[in-house]
Amino acid sequence: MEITDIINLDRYPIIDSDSPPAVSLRDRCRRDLAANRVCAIPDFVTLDALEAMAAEAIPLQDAAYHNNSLRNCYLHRQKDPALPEDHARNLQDRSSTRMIAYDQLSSASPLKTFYQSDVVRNLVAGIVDEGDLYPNEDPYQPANYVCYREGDESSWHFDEDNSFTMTLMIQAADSGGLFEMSPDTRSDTAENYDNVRDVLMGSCNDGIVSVGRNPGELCIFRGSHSLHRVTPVAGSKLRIMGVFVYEFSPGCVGDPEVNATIYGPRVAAQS
Ligand SMILES: O=C(O)CCC(=O)C(=O)O
Ligand SMILES: [Fe+2]
Repeated sequence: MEITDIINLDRYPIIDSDSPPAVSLRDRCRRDLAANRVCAIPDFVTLDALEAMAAEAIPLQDAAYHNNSLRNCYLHRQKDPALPEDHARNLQDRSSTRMIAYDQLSSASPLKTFYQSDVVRNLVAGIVDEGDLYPNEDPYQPANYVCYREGDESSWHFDEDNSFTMTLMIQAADSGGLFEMSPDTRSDTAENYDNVRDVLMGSCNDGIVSVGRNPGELCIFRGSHSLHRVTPVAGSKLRIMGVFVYEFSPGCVGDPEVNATIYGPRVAAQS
């Protein structure tokens, strides 16, 4: 499958990045991301490509790493006894997801083709507006399928220090699996622990937005400053999300310890 079969060019004729539809899509998303810390492009990917992606991810379920753990919203599993029990750093919640790493994808993977496309990367760079983007060169991280079976969820968290997070909804669950976000819960200079605790405890729903997750939708959000979660999935249909990592400089690879945590013993044994 070529990139021209994957991007929905009928709705978004953006192969030429200077063409009016490409410029207007980029500018609209840039404004949305700046104002709301999240932007979305509905129907960005064709139904054929979504089917091909699901057809790749579903048979890989047995090989996926089931990450099922208690963690705090900073993605740590240890509590800090020096802090009060109800401190944001000591509030733990369960997360359960199934991760398919980049090295498990086939050479003809439509997810790989999408990720490696200059058209996609340049569009995202234009939206994020922080300079050029480069593919990540880690064996595991660049593009992943993250799958949720019935009962799986991802509790409130900040993403690791990426400037932005990029996802593509491939297959939605029958119900549940909603994406909720509290924009700018913290900043570079303020952790806002009380605010964070209020969101974690459900005592303050002000400003929490629910972002649609329709198949084919590309989403970019400021996940390292904005708490977000995926609510528990219900029903037998697998929720399949594509998650992508781009870099601001060439040649970036991941930290082996982080990879061991994200991708499990198979990857820990390889490093
Ligand atoms: O699957 C989603 O809707 C969001 C996933 C997420 O939290 C992430 O990729 O950082
Ligand atoms: Fe996240």
